[in-house]
Amino acid sequence: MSESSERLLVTAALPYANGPIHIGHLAGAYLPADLYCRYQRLKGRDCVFICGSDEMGVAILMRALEEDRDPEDIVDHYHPMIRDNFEQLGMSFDYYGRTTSDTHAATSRDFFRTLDEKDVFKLKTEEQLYDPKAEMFLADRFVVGTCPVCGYEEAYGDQCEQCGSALSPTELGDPRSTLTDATPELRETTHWYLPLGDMQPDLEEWIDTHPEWKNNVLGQIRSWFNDGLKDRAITRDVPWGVPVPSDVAERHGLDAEGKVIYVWFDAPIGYISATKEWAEAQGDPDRWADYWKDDDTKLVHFIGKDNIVFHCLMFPAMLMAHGDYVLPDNVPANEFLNLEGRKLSTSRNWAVWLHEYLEDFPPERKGADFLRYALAATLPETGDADFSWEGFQTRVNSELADVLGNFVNRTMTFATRYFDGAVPPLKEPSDTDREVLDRLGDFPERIGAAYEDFRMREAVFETMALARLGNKYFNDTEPWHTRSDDPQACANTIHVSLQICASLSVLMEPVLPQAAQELRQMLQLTDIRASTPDGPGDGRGWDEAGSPLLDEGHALGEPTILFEKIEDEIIDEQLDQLKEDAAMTEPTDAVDGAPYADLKEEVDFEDFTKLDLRTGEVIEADPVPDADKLLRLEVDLGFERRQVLAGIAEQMEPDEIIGRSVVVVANLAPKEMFGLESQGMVLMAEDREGEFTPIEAHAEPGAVVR
Ligand code: B3M
Ligand code: ZN
Repeated sequence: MSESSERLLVTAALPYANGPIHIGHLAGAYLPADLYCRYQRLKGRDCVFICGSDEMGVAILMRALEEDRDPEDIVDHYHPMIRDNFEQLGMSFDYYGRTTSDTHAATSRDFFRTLDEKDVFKLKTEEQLYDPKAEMFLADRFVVGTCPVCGYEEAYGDQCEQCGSALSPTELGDPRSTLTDATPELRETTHWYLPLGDMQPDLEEWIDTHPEWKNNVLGQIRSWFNDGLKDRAITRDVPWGVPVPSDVAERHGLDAEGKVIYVWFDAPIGYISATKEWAEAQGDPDRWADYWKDDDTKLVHFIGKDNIVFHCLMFPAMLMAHGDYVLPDNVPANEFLNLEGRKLSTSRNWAVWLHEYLEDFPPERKGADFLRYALAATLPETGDADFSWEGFQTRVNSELADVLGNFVNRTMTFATRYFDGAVPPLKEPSDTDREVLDRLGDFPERIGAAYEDFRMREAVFETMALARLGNKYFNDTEPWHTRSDDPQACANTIHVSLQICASLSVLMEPVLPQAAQELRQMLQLTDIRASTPDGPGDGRGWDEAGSPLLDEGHALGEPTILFEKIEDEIIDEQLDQLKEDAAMTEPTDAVDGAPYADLKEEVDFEDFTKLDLRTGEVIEADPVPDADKLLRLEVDLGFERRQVLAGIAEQMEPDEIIGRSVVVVANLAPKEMFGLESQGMVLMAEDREGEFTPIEAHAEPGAVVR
C-alpha cells in the first residue's frame, strides 16, 4: 500500500456461524489480517478492522435441518462461541458483527434495491424442483439423484461427489428431496441474476490495474476470465436469508414471498453493515462512509482461497455497479493449511478446534501466543502448508523459549543482579556495541516491508532474527567475563541488550501480543502506542523501535519467564486425541473394519478385450476451475496426446502426478465435464479408506496393457 493513504479498512472473511472455528480458518484469513492490523496501528495509521459472523444462507439452514433446530438457535449458539474464541486468540477487531442484525438487513436490501433500480440485474424464469411436502424449492444440496455423467446415485443438485461434475438440480435422474424424501415436481420460478458475463470487460480492466496482487490470486482470477464469467443467480427460494424487498419485486410484477437474497450477495455487504454499526458504537454514525466512500481509503480483504471469486470478482462487480463505493485495494488470499500431512476436514473431524485448543492451552498460559507464533511461521501464503503438533512444540520450545525467552531472561537477570535493576549507562561503546545498535535501526523497516507486502512468515522470521542477533551479541561480548575484567564493557552489553529487548517488545507485538505486554511490564516500558483499537493511539511506536527506547538509569521491573516449554507428553496427548476424535467420527477410518468393495458381475473374456488399455506418461496436470475434485491431465500415449479429467484433486497435488507412468483406458467414449472434454480415464486403485493410488506402468508410453 502506498504511504500516502489516509485510512485503511481491513476485513477478514465472515465465518459461517454453523460450527466452531479451527486452525485452518485462523491461518487462512484471521491471523494474517490481525498481524497486518496490529502492525499498521503500531505504525500510527488509521486502521479499522472489521469482521463478523455470516449467519444467513443455505449453510446455516442445512445445519439447522441436520440438528432439527431453528436456524436462529444455530447462529445464536455459534456466534458468541466464535466471537469469544477470536477474542481469546487476540484478534483485534474494531468490530465483530453478525449478518442477522437489522442494520445488515436494511443495508443489503438497499444495496439490492439500488442495483435493481439501475437495471443492473437480469431476471430469468425457469423451471426448478419443488418439494410439495416441504412446500419449498430445492436449491443445491436439498436434492439428490442420479448423476447424468457417471451414474452415481447420490449426486447432489449442484455437484456430483463421485465424478466432480457441476450439475444443476434438474439434470438429476430420479431426483429425491433430502428434506422429505419426496419426489420433487417442476415449478416455474423467477430469479434475479448478476450479469457477470457482461461485466467481465470492466472487471478485467480493473484487475489489470493490480499487477501487484499475489500470484495465487491473480492466477485464479485469470482462469475464471479464460473460462468466461457466467451470470449468477443472486436470489433463492429458501426459508432463511435476507428477504427480497417487496417493492423491488413489485416493480417487476412479482411476489417477493419466499424469496431471499443469495448469501454471497449479502455476506460481503456485511462488511459495510458492520462498519456502520462500528461507527454507531463510536458515537459518530456517519463515519462509516469515510471508510467506504472516500478514495483515500485502502480496502483490504483477507480471505482463504476458496473465497477468491467472490471477493475479487463478484463483490467488486456489485460495488462497481453501485458506484458509490471504493473497490478493494488488495485481496491477499491464503492457500490451505493441512494438519499432520492430511487435509483438514470438518466432516472427518480432522482438525484442531479453537475452543478445544484454548482449553488445553489457555490464554493465561500464553496459549494464544503459542498458536499465533506457530501458525504465523508456517502460513500457507504461497502454497498449502502443514501444521503438526511436533512442529508446534519445536516452534515454542526451540524458538520462543530457547531464543527469544532466553535472550530476555539472561539480559533481565544480569540487569537485576549486577546493575540494581536499572538500565546501566552506555559509555565509550565498542565497535561491536555500535554495530549492533546500527543494525537494530534497520529492523522496523525490514519487518514492516514484509508486513506491507503480506509476507507475514518473513516478517515473523525477521522479528526472530532480532532476538537471534541479541543472543549472538550477548555471547560474543561475554558479560560474565567482563563483569570482573571490564565493568564498563559489561554495562554496555547490558545496556544494548536491554534496548534490543525494548525494541522487541514493540516489534514482536503483532505476532506475540501477550508476551510483548509481559516484556514491557518487565522493562517498565510505558508510553507505547497500542496495537489494539482500545489502547492509546499516541506514544512511541513502530518507527521509534529502531532507536533506543530506554533511558540510562531507568528502573526495571521483576524478571519473569516469558515462555514455558511444552513437555513431550502434552504433545503426545494432543496427537492421540486428534486420532481418537477422527476415528470416532469416521469409523471406516479403522481399515480393519472397513468393508471391501463387492465384486461385480462376471464378464466374459470377449467383454474384457473390448477395453483398450495403454500406458502413458502424465505431462501436465492442473486444477479445473470450479471443480474441486478434478485435475486436468495431459497424457502422452506415445502415438498421441490425450486430455483426461481425473477426480483426484483432493488427494493429489498436480506435482505429485506429473511425470508418472500411468494406465489409460484409451477407447472410452469422450465425455464433457466443466466445459472440457475428457478423452479417456486414468486407472487408480481406491483403498478401503477411499485413498487413490495411480496404477503405475513403468513401460514406455503407448504400450498395450492386457
Ligand atoms: N461465510 C464462507 C466461509 O466462511 C463465507 C465467507 C463470507 S465473507 C463475506 O468460508
Ligand atoms: Zn457423477
